Amino acid sequence: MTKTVPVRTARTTCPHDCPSTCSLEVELIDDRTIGRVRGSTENSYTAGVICAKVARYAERVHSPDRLLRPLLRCGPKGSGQFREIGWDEALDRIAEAFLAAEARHGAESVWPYYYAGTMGQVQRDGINRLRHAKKYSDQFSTICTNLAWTGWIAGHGRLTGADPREMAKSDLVVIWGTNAVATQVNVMTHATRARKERGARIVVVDVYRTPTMEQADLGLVLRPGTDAALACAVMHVLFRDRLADRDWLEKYTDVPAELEAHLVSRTPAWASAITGLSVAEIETFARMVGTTPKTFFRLGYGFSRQRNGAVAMHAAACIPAVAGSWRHEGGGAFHNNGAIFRTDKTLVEGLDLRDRSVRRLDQSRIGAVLTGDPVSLKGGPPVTAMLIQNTNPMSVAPDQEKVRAGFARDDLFVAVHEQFMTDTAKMADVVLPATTFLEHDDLYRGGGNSYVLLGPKLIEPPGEARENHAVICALAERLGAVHPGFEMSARDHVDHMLRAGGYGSFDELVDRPLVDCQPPFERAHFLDGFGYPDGRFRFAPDWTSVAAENDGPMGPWAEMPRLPDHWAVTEAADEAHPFRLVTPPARNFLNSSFTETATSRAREGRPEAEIHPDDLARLGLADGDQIRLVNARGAVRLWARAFDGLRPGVVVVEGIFPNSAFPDGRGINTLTGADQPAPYGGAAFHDSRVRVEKWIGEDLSPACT
Ligand SMILES: Nc1nc2c(c(=O)[nH]1)N[C@H]1C(S)=C(S)[C@@H](COP(=O)(O)OP(=O)(O)OC[C@H]3O[C@@H](n4cnc5c(=O)[nH]c(N)nc54)[C@H](O)[C@@H]3O)O[C@H]1N2
Ligand SMILES: Nc1nc2c(c(=O)[nH]1)N[C@H]1C(S)=C(S)[C@@H](COP(=O)(O)OP(=O)(O)OC[C@H]3O[C@@H](n4cnc5c(=O)[nH]c(N)nc54)[C@H](O)[C@@H]3O)O[C@H]1N2
Ligand SMILES: [Mo]
Repeated sequence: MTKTVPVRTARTTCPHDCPSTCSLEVELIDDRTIGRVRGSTENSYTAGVICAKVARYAERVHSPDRLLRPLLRCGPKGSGQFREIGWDEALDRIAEAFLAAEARHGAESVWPYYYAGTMGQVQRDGINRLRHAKKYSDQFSTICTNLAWTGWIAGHGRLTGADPREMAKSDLVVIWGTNAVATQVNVMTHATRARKERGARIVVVDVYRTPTMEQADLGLVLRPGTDAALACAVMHVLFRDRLADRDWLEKYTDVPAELEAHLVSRTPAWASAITGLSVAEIETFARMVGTTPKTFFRLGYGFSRQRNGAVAMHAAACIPAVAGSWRHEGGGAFHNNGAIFRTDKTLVEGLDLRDRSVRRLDQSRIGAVLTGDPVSLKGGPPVTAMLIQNTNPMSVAPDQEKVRAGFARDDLFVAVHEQFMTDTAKMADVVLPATTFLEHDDLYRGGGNSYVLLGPKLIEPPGEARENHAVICALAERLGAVHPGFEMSARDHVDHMLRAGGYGSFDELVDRPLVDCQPPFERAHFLDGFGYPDGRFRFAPDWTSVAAENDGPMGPWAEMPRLPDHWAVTEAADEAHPFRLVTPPARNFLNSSFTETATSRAREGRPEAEIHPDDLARLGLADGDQIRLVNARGAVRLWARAFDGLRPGVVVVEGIFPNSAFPDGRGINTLTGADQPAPYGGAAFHDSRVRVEKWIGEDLSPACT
């Protein structure tokens, strides 16, 4: 391709599953080709900063590996043998398979399955309109947010928090359980601004020395799953040293006296034994919080991906309530802004057709569902037909051996709508080529910021790629599904949601593609009350009410502590599995996306297990050795890397590499569990025990492309 001078720059929004939701400026070279992608300064949160992988988006959107035409499987399942077919044939085949499944076992045997490969409100969620119109099985979307959101809402009563831009006005920024440098770089923009302009200090709490922690004044490397113990000891010190804000506690919280009494025994020495941190580290952190009114807690997802994750999130969020940090601009806490937006999803998702008696299957338990576990199937029929959009469960879902066995079933029909030939698409019967965000219209909402943002179509799709919305509408027609949402274009849907929310119209947002929905200070800081009828923050939440929607509480919820506490329900190491495995994101991948781009693959290299040098020595292993990680769920072959930035007994494997990147073809989620954590499900991706074995066989390095 010869490069010509870009004719113009257009504005849009990054669609990927990331709290940042960056505003972008895209160079348009012609009506099919983009040039460089930059951050737009119009967005005062993302502030012109974007990650490297999106800056080189041309590599992904114009990749020679994009799917261009519908494909039909012509070899055994998973063989990768496909032949091209036309769109009509592809859609007819899917409709036929769905109607046949319905005729045989009822509508619930069809399970449309999706997630947030795009965060677009139309292209992501429109699949639910087809689902509800046809009474297909519902999806309980647990894979990412349940533990974290449940923990946050338990205390605050709603999913909102202080304006994340206030971090720049803070004197102490606590970055807890998020590797923001890799996963949401804009957090660092505001935290480092506070440091530069006000001399603010930065504390990072994690289980290994991440690039984020490298930038901290105080880095706390604790044992996985022990954050609530740290939080309790910090609050113990605040009460002990008269640093608790008693007026605030009286006015705004539920049971401060009971909490204080409960914490008397949660001393720094107690927490030291649980977390592995020194008493001095805990005292230092607590004193910093207690003596810095403007302390801002940026609470991430990572520390919630433990079986006690909801309790951990709630416990950490209790600290600013004890310290009274909420009083101050630049103080308080933030996790996610989900509840600030008014976007009416009725038309897009067909919510008026939703029948709550239809079974809801747990997304994270897809392995158990597809292998016929009666409890996971809620006593209903087997799943025999699926349409999958925007997600790659053959790689990202826990308990992979079961997922794999499920997708291998010959009596399961699977259609995958994808941009690339993912691990999941390889298992499909029909593969449909999908557009990217540059090739379709959509609307986005910030998770880690306060904007509603437009993402208009900027270029023509390659080959015959079609948007999700078009596929859903075309299937609806063939399946006899009726709803006004099927008669609208994606643009109509965006326009409707904007108008219904009072945010303007599609055309208005083309000129100014973002609307700041940040609530005023009083509300954002809960000064007008927390989200409970009595306006009080809950130290003693009713976990059953937090988890009430539909299915009621699950997991060992009845044993949850009444007040913030260390809750030892994580998968403890034992003699056969002496290591705790944590599997956080890789900087150059976005979940399983970007694993298909050469630059990201080159930067991430091969899947490696970071292990403390003392552990390696004890096991007779050296840096670079090929090893196996093994537990009751399976075994994964990869390479060892010596790293002294973690505790002995902890193994970190970054990134969800494709299965083909592993010598045995088995990805990291072979080792992670899909049991439902309390009180409302989720996936405890960073909470597995394993043993480390030297690999004695041949060192088969797979060909990385
Ligand atoms: N580059 C990149 N960015 C991403 C993603 C990606 O894959 N790559 N994924 C996106 C998605 S879908 C999401 S949900 C977000 C998630 O982003 P984050 O909120 O950052 O959450 P995680 O990445 O799961 O984990 C963050 C950190 O938590 C740490 N951690 C694990 N267990 C514990 C624990 O018990 N205690 C403490 N204190 N820390 C612990 C991990 O070591 C990791 O460094 O990132 C998004 N952004
Ligand atoms: N071990 C381990 N596993 C994890 C995690 C972890 O930290 N550790 N993180 C978990 C988390 S937080 C999450 S959110 C999940 C996410 O896992 P996934 O939902 O699989 O996430 P992505 O890789 O972001 O997106 C999946 C696919 O969506 C496709 N896609 C993007 N846009 C479109 C579109 O417009 N149309 C169609 N049809 N397809 C599109 C992309 O090509 C990509 O292949 O993974 C989870 N898995
Ligand atoms: Mo996620």
